[in-house]
Amino acid sequence: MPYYIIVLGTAGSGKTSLTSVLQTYLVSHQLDAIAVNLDPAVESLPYKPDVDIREYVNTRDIMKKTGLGPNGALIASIDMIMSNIEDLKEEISSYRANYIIIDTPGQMEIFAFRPTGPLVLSAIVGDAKAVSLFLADITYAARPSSLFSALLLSASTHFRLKYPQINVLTKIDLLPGEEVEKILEMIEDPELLASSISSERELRLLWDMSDIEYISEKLAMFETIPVSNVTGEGFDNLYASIQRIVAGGEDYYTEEPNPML
Ligand SMILES: Nc1nc2c(ncn2[C@@H]2O[C@H](COP(=O)(O)OP(=O)(O)OP(=O)(O)O)[C@@H](O)[C@H]2O)c(=O)[nH]1
Ligand SMILES: [Mg+2]
Repeated sequence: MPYYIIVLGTAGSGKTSLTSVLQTYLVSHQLDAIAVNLDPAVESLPYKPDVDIREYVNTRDIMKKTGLGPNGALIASIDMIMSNIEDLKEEISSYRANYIIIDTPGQMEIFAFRPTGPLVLSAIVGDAKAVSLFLADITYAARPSSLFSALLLSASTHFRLKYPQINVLTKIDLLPGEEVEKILEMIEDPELLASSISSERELRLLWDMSDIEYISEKLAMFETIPVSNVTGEGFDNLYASIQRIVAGGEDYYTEEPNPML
């Protein structure tokens, strides 16, 4: 059975770039990985998708045909994926790949927080093992309250999709190393995160520090991996973390040998 890696995150967090870099990484380690573009609204991709949802459903065409705006047309497109789901599943499994990386639509709330997105994913994944990567742009996480908010969104995504999850902080090439360390420290230390939030100016919170601390402790349930899609930094750690979840730590092997090799 293949392993599914589902790439999620807010608009512009780096899903498409990470899909491309991760596929290249896996393939360069002699692993058989395909990339599935599940974003029917994307205009251009930095990778060549092995399976492309736009061959089934295209948001731009739906906009033209129906006169819907971009969000309405995206909602309609994702709903339409379900009527093509059998063909899509068949095309994905025809590759007999060991790793299947799924790049999801930019508007995460339309995909993860409406009924169809999770249905599409569970139809594709079936009984196979899967891991969600929740991407957050680290340049926004530099502010403690924004970091807290990203962690809440990550948890919320997990409650919608229910796969084991890894938090991936993208774009670390844009911050000095010490800043990245400080952010990781805050994630690991709920007391520090709570006190950093409460010392932010002009923040009027309804929650007091002990609430934030308590919740932060719960939110630290996923591993956090900092990466750069530009320099490739962090991908060894990301791969190791994915492997711990899907294969219980076995290196470079999936459960069954690939019959195509
Ligand atoms: N510096 C830097 N830029 C990045 C990184 N990852 C992505 N970007 C840039 O961020 C922008 C958005 O990246 P995408 O990969 O398209 O992000 P996405 O989440 O797929 O975006 P949507 O699907 O449109 O929501 C692009 O301009 C990328 O070049 C990174 O690690 N470092
Ligand atoms: Mg994208």
